[in-house]
Amino acid sequence: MAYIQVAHKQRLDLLHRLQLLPQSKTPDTVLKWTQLDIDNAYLYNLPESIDRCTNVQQIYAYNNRLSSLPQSISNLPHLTVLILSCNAFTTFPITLCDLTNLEELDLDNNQLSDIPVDITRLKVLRVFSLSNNVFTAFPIALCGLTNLKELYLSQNKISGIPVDITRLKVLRIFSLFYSVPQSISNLTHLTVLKLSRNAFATFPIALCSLTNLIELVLSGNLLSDIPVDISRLKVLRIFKLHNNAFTTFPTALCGLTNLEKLDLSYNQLSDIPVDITMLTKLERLHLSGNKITHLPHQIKNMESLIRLDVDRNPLVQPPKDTAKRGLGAIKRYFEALTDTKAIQSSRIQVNLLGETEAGKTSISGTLQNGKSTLTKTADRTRVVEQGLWEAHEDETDQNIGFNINDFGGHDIYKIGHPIFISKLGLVFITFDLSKYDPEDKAHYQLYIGHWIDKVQAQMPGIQLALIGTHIDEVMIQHVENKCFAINKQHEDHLNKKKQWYQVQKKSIEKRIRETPKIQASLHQAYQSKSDKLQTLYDQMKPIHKDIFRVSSKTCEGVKVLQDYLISFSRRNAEVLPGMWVEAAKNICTKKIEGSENTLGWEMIKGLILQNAPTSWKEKNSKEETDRMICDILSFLAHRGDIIWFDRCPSLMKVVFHKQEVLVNVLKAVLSHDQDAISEKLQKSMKITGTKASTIHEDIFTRGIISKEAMGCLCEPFKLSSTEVDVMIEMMQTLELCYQVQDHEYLPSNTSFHFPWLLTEERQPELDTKWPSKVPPDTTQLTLQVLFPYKCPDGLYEKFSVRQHKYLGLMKTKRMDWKDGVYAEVKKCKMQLTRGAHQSNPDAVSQDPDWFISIAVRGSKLSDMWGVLAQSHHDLMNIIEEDWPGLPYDKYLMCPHCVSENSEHPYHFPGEILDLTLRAASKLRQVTCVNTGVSIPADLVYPPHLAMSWQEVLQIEKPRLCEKITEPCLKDMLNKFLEEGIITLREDEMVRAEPPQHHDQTSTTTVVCPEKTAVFLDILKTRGDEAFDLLRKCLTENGQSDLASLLR
Ligand SMILES: Nc1nc2c(ncn2[C@@H]2O[C@H](COP(=O)(O)OP(=O)(O)OP(=O)(O)O)[C@@H](O)[C@H]2O)c(=O)[nH]1
Ligand SMILES: [Mg+2]
Repeated sequence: MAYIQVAHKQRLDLLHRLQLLPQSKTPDTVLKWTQLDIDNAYLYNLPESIDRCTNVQQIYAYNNRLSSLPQSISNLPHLTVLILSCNAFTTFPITLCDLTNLEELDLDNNQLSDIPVDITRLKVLRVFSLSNNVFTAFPIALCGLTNLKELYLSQNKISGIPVDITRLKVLRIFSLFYSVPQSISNLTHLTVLKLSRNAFATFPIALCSLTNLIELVLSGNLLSDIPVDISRLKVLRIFKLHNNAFTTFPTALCGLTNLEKLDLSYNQLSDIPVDITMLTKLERLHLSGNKITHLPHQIKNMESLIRLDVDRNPLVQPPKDTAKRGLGAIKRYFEALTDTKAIQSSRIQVNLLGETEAGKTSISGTLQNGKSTLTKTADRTRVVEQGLWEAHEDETDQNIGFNINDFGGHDIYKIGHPIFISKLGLVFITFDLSKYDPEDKAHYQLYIGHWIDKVQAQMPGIQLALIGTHIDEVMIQHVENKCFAINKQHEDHLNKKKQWYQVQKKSIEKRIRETPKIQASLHQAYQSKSDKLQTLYDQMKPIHKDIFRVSSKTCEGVKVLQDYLISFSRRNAEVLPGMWVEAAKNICTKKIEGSENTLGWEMIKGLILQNAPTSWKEKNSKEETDRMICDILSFLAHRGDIIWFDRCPSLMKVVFHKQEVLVNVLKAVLSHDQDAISEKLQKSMKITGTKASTIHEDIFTRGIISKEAMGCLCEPFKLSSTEVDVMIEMMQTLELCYQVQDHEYLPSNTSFHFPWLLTEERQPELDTKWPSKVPPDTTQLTLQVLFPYKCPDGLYEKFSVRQHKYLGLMKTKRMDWKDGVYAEVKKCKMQLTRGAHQSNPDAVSQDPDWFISIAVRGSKLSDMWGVLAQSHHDLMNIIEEDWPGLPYDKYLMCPHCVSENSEHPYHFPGEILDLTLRAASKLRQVTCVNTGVSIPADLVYPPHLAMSWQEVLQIEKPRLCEKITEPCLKDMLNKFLEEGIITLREDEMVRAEPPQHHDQTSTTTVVCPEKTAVFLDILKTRGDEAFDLLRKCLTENGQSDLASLLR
């Protein structure tokens, strides 16, 4: 990093020195420069001495404050590329007209409104970029640049194009904004035309004359139809029409038989005609964000198609989950639909949650049996019980069914709902109306409020409703009064949440006002904090407005509940191939009748293929059949019929079709019930009494379960040894525990650490490793993540498990206690803690705030930021994956206040850690508002924020060149070209680089450092979107390690 910054700076310094000594000899190094990078340097002027670099061919001076150029620049005879985008030019620097060898000139993002006639002296200019300036008329002088191949004029306010433009005979790429005059039809050589983000409500008919067009972009307009004449564009390959106003598919498009890419996403389309199959060369079809319910099954015959995006559509055929699995799955689904009968089917998961004795099991039984079913008082539901209710209301409802999950009291939340609750399901918070006392303030929170909070934190979009039971024990008038009161309390609850967000927002706005303008990164961080809050706020989905009032004794109100369920189910029905429905039935039968704990792959295969037609079986290879099995399993898991972990290759081969098996094991292992565990251990056939007490001690003081002990705990459930292994694997996949090997060379001594089970307080001996006051030669970086009402069960534990990946298999580097971990990572010390404090003075409620804090101590800041950043990244990922609706607030504590042991350390926004790009200003000092002390900026900003992304790219260039594979690079070139970030010419330039000699045999791992280097150099001259796309492409191509290198 330092090297590059210094190199840039040195060059500028050198030039400035030469400027002061006009008579001096030009140093050799200066003469050697062929490229001059002086971008992002806050320059108001370039030095007059620039003409000393007589051999320079390319100057990159974008993102400065330039409004004029030194006359001397015209003395650079070899200059061919000059990049001056993002500066402050208001008039065209006339001196440029002397640079007669210039081939590429970029003046994007300035304030130009005219181009002088003298421009025509640039006889060899091929690329001219003038986007995002303030032109109101087409600069007529451009018509004299007869060698121009690419002209960019988008995002201006140009209202017409002169006839003279036809003089640009070799123009191939033209991008423009605002309007299309008839005269455009004269540009018959045009191959690429971009007219996005205008307000065209009708299709500019003149475009149909541009018969050489290869790419046409009309996205972001108001189009709703396409004329038949479009078929004149015989060679059109790419057509972008996203974000328009199409409500029906423009059938004229079906005449564009050479189309390879069609983007119609974010319109209002509800249908896709069969005629789409006429587009036989179509490779990519983008239809996200429409109103499509059915895709035609002929889509499976489109052989060229390699990508089909249909997310964000109310799909019924194929089901959403199948569509999400990609084109292959969609094609397999339609294959099966053609071979077997299509069946309209709906199976909804109904989840009953609520305090113990709420009446969950009783209402579940009443629904299933169709008559009053009351449990006995002693019949406590342990964790979860599953039931099935098939609604046979009339002939048409044959395939309407419900998987009812009846959860027991509290326990389940500790294990993690997302395993059991499908996002497509319904959640009912159940409570006993007879016990509910609206006058008692605690009742609402206990029986309803905190359940809603928990469910919404984990599954923000899920449909929630309330069921009040025991109405037979309450007078009708009281039922009404209580429900009225509950609705009111719920409204207050909601308002309180909203208020929390408002208070947060206000406090951020205040901080934005208080932060000096110069601290741009801080501004940016506060802004993202405010945006994030808005997203969370918008995610809050209202619950069903009516409370269902039922009695499982008299069945009163049950019909209303049933009707609601059936209508919900009808709204969510999907079209399924007959063989899928049969497969689901066979698996369900196993659930009820079979004795298996889990289903292995061969068994699943048997069950699924049992009813498949022979013709279908003969047609499909083994691989194809396996893929279809995965499609079906994914679909069944998605709607809650089975539990299946498709993310993990070894677990993929096992289906947990009986929830209770999984639940029993989890409960046996995670239970805090010491007596129950003791009993299990003592009963075990495999261990002695003494051993049992050691194991017991291990579990309850150190949270450690050896593999052997795990076997003992699972014994009562009669699992095979493979099943025990699978369970262990599953617990690791769910990050309930991490594996530790006591002796490096003794793999048999494997044990599993469950942060859940820890009961010990922080070990006093840790005070020497991590004293409460930061030692004088040490710095501490601290991130605190605050949760307004409660730290969700399991969040800290999962986070603690995830940290293990940095610590290897040996446990010596970490010490755990009930609410914390101390670890030594990469020459730093780290302490993670969980706790509660009453710190937020703005808090709406007087409940304490919960926090998870990550503190890193060390002496080398770059290492420390690395450690903090990776833990922060883990914690954020966990929240995003498992608690996407959880409100939180994060801070970086002022390191100065922390080292002073200040009681109220100043809080910098934790969103600083989310910033990927440095904002405009580079700071050396930041002020701690609490103490007024200036502290070095690198104590508050991670090192990458001290650099622009271009600098990061430059530093990482060697590594990127060494690692980016050729297929990845090719894919990137396509995408950058598609997005218009690089030009066709540049694409060719990269591809033209000679390939490297390499010994690798596999084509997928071949790298091409030279091509990559050229590509990266081009990117450095582009806007921020280039960097974002680069990281996205790397991730998509399985090179996410490189993407994170660029964070
Ligand atoms: N009178 C009356 N009794 C009910 C009703 N629903 C449930 N009960 C009784 O209330 C008690 C608890 O009901 P359950 O259905 O077992 O409650 P639960 O929510 O499943 O309880 P846990 O499984 O412990 O979480 C049992 O004694 C039921 O017989 C009802 O609507 N009316
Ligand atoms: Mg129950």
